[in-house]
Order: sequence, then structure tokens, then C-alpha cells
Amino acid sequence: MPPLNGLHERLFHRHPSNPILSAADWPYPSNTVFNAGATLLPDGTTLLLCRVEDRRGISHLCAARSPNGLDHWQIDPHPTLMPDPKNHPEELWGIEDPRIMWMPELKQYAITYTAYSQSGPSVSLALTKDFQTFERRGQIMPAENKDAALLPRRIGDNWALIHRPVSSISEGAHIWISYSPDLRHWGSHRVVMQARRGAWWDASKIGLASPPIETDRGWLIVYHGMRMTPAGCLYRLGLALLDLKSPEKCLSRGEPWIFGPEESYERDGDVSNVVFPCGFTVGNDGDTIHLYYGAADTCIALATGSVSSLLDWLDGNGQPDGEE
Ligand code: BMA
Repeated sequence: MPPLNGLHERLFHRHPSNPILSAADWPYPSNTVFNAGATLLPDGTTLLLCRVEDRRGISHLCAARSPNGLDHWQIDPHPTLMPDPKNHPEELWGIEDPRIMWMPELKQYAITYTAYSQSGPSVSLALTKDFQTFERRGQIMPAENKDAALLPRRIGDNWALIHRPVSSISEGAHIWISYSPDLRHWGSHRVVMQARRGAWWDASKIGLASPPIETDRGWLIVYHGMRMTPAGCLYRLGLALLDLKSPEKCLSRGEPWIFGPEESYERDGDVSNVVFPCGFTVGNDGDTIHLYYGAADTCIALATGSVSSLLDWLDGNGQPDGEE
């Protein structure tokens, strides 16, 4: 296949050892390992909370820890967080695609993940201090909804959740934000960004990829855009900047996509042509970003970029968000 990047600037560089984790590394039988949440623990260890799909098709979450975020992974010998359909019927068909956010006020990590059942995908929340015991808060957004992450601090008096509901009436699926005084009762729902239309790369569905990154200029978000093609869904990544004080305002949204399936491990797998990040870590310099992404719903890969370069790129390639 000819190279796909052409003359475009490369904002994220794939690690030569990609994919960095797959089912072959797992200490127990699994079908695929992908779409991992990520965080740096206080001692500098990188923790990935990986989506592991078993041979029934049901997913659970499993923690993998590495001193350098690249190799020497210590993988929990058993699933770290299993679906719990007895207490949480919305998890009957599994739990998927976690996003992790350290919440300084709560002194805990918040994990937002997709709970899947006959009612459709919905958003659930669990809190943890150590990724060993979890306080399950249950469903916080009803079906159909997914791709959710909390902002790490309150906006004014309220917590803010970015999420992606699906409506059978509106064309496309859009990114929304909702606010809550207590992480339980949610309101002030607003659309943040709409899927584009027609030929655009992000014309069918968009959703938050990894959690928002706080910068001086705003909340930087990497989002995925899905386009339906005659050969199936094609998932690529775009960039946008949300207002720091009013994150429902999209200040700038990149027009071209910045990262898409190119390598064989992204092109071929259980679901081909998918790059799907759910987490990142930032290096000691405060600028290097390590993006962890699921590739083709089969394995986990790593790509590295720079927050300042992403912001510079948005200056040249972004527009205030609006109807195309
Ligand atoms: C989305 C989610 C992801 C998955 C992607 C491609 O809707 O379900 O978990 O990686 O589709 O299959």
C-alpha cells in the first residue's frame, strides 16, 4: 500500500515497537486487548487500564503497569474490573473503553467507561485510589451514550462531563457536555461540537478520544471522527480547543484529521481501519504527550507528540466551530 501521509505534517510519531501490547502478552486467555485508559502514578509508573475482550465477546478491564510506559509491563494476573451485571444490569454485555482522570479535590482517580447491555451503551463511573479496589458509582448517563471523560476540576461550582449521546433523529452523533454539583445529578446539557456532514472525514459520528488536556489556552481535546464508507467504518483523529472557563464553547476545531490508520496493525484486525485512543500521559517536560490507542480493535499502540505543536497546528488549521 502506498504511504498515506503525503506531505502532511506529522504531529504524532508511532513508536517503532508498536504494537506495544496485545493478547499474546496477557497472563490469561483473551481474544483482543485494546482501547486503554492511561495515567501516570505518583512514582512515575505508567498505568494502562486495558479493555480486554474474551472469546464470548464480553469485555472487562485489566491494569498493566510499566516503569517507562513502553515495555516491561506487569499485567494483573486476573481481570482488574469485571462487569457486575447482578448489581449493575447495564453491564450485562461488558465494560469498555475506560478514560482515567486524576481528581485532586477527590484525591482519587475517576474512571468513566462504557457499560453495555440490551439497553445499549451507557456511561458509568468508578472511583479508585489504587486500581485495586473500586467504588462503583454506576450509570451516570443513560443509553445510548459513550466516549465520556470528566474534567479534573470543577468549572465554577460544578463537575463537567464530556460525553457522546446518540439520537435516532439527528443526523450524526455529536459531543456534549453536562454539569453536576455531586457527580450524580447531571444537567445544563449542551452540544460542544457536531459531527460534520457529507464528504468530511468526521461526518458520521464524533466522540472524545482521550480525556481533555488542560493548557493555558484552553482544554485541548483529541477526538475521533468516524466516517461510514462502503468498506465499513473508518476511524481517524482530530483536534479541538475548548474554552477554559466555559468548556461548552469550542474555540477552534482542526479541519483535516491529524492521525489515521496507516500501519498494518491499524489497517487489519477484528475491526479494520480503527485508531482509538482512550488515554495519554505527559512527560516530565510538561509538553511531550504519549498517546495510547487501540489499533483495529485488536492491540494497543503508542504514538508521541508535543502539546505545544498540537496548539500551533490548531492556529494554522483550526476554525471556530460551526456548521460546514
Ligand atoms: C466504537 C467503540 C470502540 C471501538 C470502535 C471501532 O463505537 O465501540 O470501542 O473501538 O467503535 O469498532
